[in-house]
Amino acid sequence: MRLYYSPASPFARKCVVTATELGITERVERVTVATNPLSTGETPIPGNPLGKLPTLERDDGPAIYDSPVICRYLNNVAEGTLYPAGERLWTTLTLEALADGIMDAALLMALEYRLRPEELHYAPWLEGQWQKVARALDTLETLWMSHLHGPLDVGQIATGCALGYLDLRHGARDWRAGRPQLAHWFTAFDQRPAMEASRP
Ligand SMILES: N[C@@H](CCC(=O)N[C@@H](CS)C(=O)NCC(=O)O)C(=O)O
Repeated sequence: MRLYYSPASPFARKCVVTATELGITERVERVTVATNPLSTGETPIPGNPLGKLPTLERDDGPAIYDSPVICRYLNNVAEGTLYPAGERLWTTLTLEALADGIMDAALLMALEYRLRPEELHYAPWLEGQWQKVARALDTLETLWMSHLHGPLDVGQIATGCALGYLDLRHGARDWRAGRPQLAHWFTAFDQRPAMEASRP
């Protein structure tokens, strides 16, 4: 199978970290492509009309997207344990959604800085996106630390990739300030071989 991917995409990194943690990296060929929301048609990504990364071209079926679908598919292929049974499944999927939401807001901010001329940057909108990130980080710090320290699951992988993306694109915002437990968790999580091997 082929993963259409970019090293700087936190969503794509999530899939790569998942494949690595599952021990199936050699079965996932990476195809590096650059996307640009202003001209999605210029970077055709087979099977994904949205033109977005990550997209997984499968050997035995149609392409699949987006990152929650791909991660779950990879876990099925590997018969992995990244999706717990019972009630914990819902907390895991909610954590994944929270982390994906951080990535969404952080990506929108990065696109505003990168794609719009500086004189058109809209500060209230940028701050609105950052407020989403900040509230999500506060929620991780106050409600999710016990889950984050539990058995490895896709929610933790998504959280690690979201925090790595904040360091990559929004380091000046200092997300660690006032969130010592989350910062401490990330320091350890970021040293996992799967995170080190996928560092953008
Ligand atoms: N919800 C999607 C988000 C994917 C996404 O936004 N990918 C970005 C790269 S980080 C992209 O391909 N953007 C190009 C575009 O919007 O045209 C997922 O979880 O995979």
